[in-house]
Amino acid sequence: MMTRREALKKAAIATVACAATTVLTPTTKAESPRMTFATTKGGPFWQSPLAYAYDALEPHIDAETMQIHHDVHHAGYVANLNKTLTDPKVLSWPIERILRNLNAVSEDVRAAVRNYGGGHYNHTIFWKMMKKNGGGEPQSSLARAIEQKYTSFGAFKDVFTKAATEQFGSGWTWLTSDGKDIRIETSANQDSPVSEGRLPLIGIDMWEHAYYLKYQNKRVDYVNAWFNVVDWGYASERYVDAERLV
Ligand code: MN3
Repeated sequence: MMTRREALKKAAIATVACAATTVLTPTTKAESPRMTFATTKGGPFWQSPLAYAYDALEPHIDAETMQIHHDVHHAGYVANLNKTLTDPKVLSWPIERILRNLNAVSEDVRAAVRNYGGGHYNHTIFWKMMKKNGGGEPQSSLARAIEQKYTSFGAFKDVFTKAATEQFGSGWTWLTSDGKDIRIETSANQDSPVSEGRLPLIGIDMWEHAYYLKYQNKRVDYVNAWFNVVDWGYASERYVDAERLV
């Protein structure tokens, strides 16, 4: 009988094979050699290369998970978004604006754009919310906001971890800001808080593909490990940036 791990790997490899046959344009000089799928030429949306190596987040997030997650799962959302969205007006917008205005997307593709577009946006920021030698605690105004709302960073971390580990089914757990207040929230599937007018500051992918190879069902170990790679500098920048939402 196939184990869960083997099944996940088999599914990922099947997707790679599919993606590899649909993207025929060779990479250009400006593109990283890693970006073999869903890059610029297949459509208006494209995937940035990771700013760090696949193994940069070891031992907390393993290289194999990073590679499959970025090159297969995220790439798949981009490829499908490019296939789905054809309205030239909406296509001229950045992905965040599209997600904030899903009602502007024609109804027949709205659910697909919500899923694939949300998947693209959520993963794009997820890679940036992590870094090598990350972790620790935030500084600056975000640190004060967290202390004000949750009394301490430790208490905040406990509430966040509880929300993430208790999340049912596939989705994300976030710390978001609406420009005035911060909150911990979860979203199902690839729904993104930007569609509700809140900017994600940090967020953890709680889909099984994000952790199952290394952590299996030990979700609390995954969340604890992930806190060691959080880029609080990026989160603080986004906290300041969230003021534009008001
Ligand atoms: Mn994911």
